[in-house]
Amino acid sequence: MKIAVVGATGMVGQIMLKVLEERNFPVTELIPVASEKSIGKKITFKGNEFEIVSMQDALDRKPEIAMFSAGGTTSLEFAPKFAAVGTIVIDNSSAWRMVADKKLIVPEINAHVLTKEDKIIANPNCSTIQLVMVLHPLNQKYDVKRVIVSTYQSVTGTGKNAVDQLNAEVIGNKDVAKVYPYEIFKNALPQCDVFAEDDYTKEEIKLMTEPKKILGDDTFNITATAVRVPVQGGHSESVNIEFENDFDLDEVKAILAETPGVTVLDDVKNNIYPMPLYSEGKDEVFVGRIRKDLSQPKTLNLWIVADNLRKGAATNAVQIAEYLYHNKLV
Ligand code: 2RA
Repeated sequence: MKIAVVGATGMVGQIMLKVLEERNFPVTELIPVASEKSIGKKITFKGNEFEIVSMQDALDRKPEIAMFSAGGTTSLEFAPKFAAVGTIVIDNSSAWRMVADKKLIVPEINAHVLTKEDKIIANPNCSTIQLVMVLHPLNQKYDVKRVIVSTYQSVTGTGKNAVDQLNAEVIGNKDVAKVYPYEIFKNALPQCDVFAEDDYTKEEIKLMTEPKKILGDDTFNITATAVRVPVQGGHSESVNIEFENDFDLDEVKAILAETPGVTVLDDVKNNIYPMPLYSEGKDEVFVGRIRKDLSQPKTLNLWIVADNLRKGAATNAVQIAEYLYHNKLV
């Protein structure tokens, strides 16, 4: 299968290539696309060298699937052009996520809604994916009423320059871009992305809107605070979930343990709980610190960690491609 990866030299694009290789996706021809300055450079994929090409060159080659991680502006302009030549676009930007006729997919939850008509498929935001992977099975069983989520997000969500700031030696280096108007080193920023309506950031708005679309359920309320922390391995989330129906804690843990793609790490007597340092490079969504909220009934506290570049972006996108392939939708 001819696969284009648009944004092939970016952090997520590179991991898309790595995951395609790891999972042995049936790529017969790879079409890596990047910005002007990278055209002509070579990348190695499955032991073979492929030349980075322009967007137009990729369009001319009519790939079956184009995996985008190149920002919303590029997706808005080029996803329809690829769709027009018969390519199915799996887009990691926010451009199409909340567009009514575009599907927002976490394969373990709602891949079944995909049809041959879907030519532009949206990959959800990283912090959304790990949240809904846990919310979905609990919503099915106990009916979620309200969610309060506070995130502790890795600088890898901001890009390479921000990752460089984790290294003290570069702090004095003025060339390293500031993540925001402040340093991230030894700091925590209550800001992921820019501020928008009602003094919420775009990241928080994604967390308050995307889960309802993915779960196909707008009967619950959700509020979010997204914080950037000087961590590299993945995003962490403290989540408080109020249900319409009561629950048994052991049953909650059993449901999560049986949920594909979710791993329960929850043994506080032995200090066992999820942490980003140990989640980096893995595809599971890790959940722990599962406990009743003692301040009110039918309410649960838990802690969710996942590698935001893998299950939060690249792996989820590849899993969508796998679903399309195995279900003959491409
Ligand atoms: C972030 N979720 O973490 C956003 C985009 N990757 O910054």
